[in-house]
Amino acid sequence: MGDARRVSRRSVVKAFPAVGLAAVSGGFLGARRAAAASPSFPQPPVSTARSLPGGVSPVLEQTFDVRFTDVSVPGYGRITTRTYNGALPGPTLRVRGGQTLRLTHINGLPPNPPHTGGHNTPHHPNSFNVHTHGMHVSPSGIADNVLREFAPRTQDEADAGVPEPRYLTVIHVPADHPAGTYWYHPHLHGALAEQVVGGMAGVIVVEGDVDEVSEIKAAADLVVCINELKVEDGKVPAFTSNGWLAGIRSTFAVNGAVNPTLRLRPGEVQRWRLVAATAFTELRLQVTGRRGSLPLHQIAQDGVTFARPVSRNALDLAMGNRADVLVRGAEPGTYELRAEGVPVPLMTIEVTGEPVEPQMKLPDSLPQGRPFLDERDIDNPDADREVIFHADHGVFPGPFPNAFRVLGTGATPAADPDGDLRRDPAYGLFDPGYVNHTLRLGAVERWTVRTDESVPAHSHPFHLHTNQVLLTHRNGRRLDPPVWHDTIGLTGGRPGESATFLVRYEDFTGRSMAHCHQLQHEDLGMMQNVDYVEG
Ligand SMILES: [Cu+2]
Repeated sequence: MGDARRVSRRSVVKAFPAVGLAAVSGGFLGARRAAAASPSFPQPPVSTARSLPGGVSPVLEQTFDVRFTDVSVPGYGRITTRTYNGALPGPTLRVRGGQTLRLTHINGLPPNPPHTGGHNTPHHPNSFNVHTHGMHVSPSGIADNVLREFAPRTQDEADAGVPEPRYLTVIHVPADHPAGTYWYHPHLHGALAEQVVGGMAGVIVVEGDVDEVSEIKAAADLVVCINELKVEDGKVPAFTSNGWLAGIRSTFAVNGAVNPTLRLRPGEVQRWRLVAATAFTELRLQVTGRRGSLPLHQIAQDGVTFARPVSRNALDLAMGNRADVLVRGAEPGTYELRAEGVPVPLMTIEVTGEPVEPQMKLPDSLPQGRPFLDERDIDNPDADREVIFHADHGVFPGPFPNAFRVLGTGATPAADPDGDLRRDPAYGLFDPGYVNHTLRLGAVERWTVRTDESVPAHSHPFHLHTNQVLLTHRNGRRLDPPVWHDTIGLTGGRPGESATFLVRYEDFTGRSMAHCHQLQHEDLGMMQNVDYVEG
């Protein structure tokens, strides 16, 4: 499918020493930063870019070996799951604007089971690809192109001893890319949910101006990657019916451990890069303790730095969202990072040790990551787009009876426009051959996304690939200031809830996606094609 390209033997041999070097130097840097504050708090290994002879700009080379691995999750036990390089989460990629990500995926998974259902039922669980969630990069070719398929060997190829296939991804990060926290995960329609709840996810840090703010530079820089695992009998069950995970409680791991402990000195400020690498659950986060709570001083949302920190006692992250926060140690004691509705803490914070005196400062202002858009920038106010998440139950025979539709502007046409649309097998469902939105580079448009979901368990976060969107209104009420996002939470059980955003389509043409980031819904068809075209 698409233009999946296999890496030649020669480039693989060349790539390996570089990967080793990057992992060692980056890993040391990451470990040293974390060790300063929290000797026991886990951090994924770090890869950084390096200059190549004759290269114009530094390249971050990383190999991802993907296969079933028996992984130890401290605080939980052992699970057998698909991993990047035998661990979860995957390595942290630290890159700067102007650099290039050169990623090689090895597919060491078993052959795919045969698939007889339609396109919007789970399929090809052992194929994948890669999405750099939130990054403003090309969606085409061998870049952030989620239409590619990194297939495993067929049974015949495995029997014949054909080497495991390798797939190359090359992503140029624009020189002016906002500095902040992003993440990567597989994004093959039909296989996405099962892979992400098994732990296939990792963090991307784009370094830049915000890191040079003196108060932030002085703070320990910690990744807090929250994976939502769905495990039963030590494995992720195969996605074989609509009730796939009913009854399996989520296990939340932070940097691969259940409830790890982080240490913070009184008066010390740390920067936490919170990543909701979840597929099902929205997180309302708080840091609470017997001596009160620790406020979260948010400095960025979805990778884009605010103009100034915003102090919050609770922080909402929908599936896929990130937030960078500064946290300062207060009264010594034990605190917990908790998500509302999750019975166990995500991590424990021990405020302990010699106080930092005078206490470390918080910045007053920040280098804002992106200028705001304005309604006056809208090209054609009559062309507002409206997107409605809507589920119809009992539409299909078989194990996947529900239709998870995206209705409104550009909805996929019904198979029978005169029939009962609630029973229609195509209306509003993902069709790989249908372009739902043609978006012209340079144009500014306004979208309103709405849910009419009455089932509380069915949140429908909206995620647009390639371009960040500026959230201006919630339920018609203006936000002051507006907030850049790539994923906007719409909570289940609140039919009518809406979010309005402005977006300018910039720089990159090609096929891309808009979809619900409850990943089971996405696999079952709650996705649209967008086509970015020259203006
Ligand atoms: Cu959904």
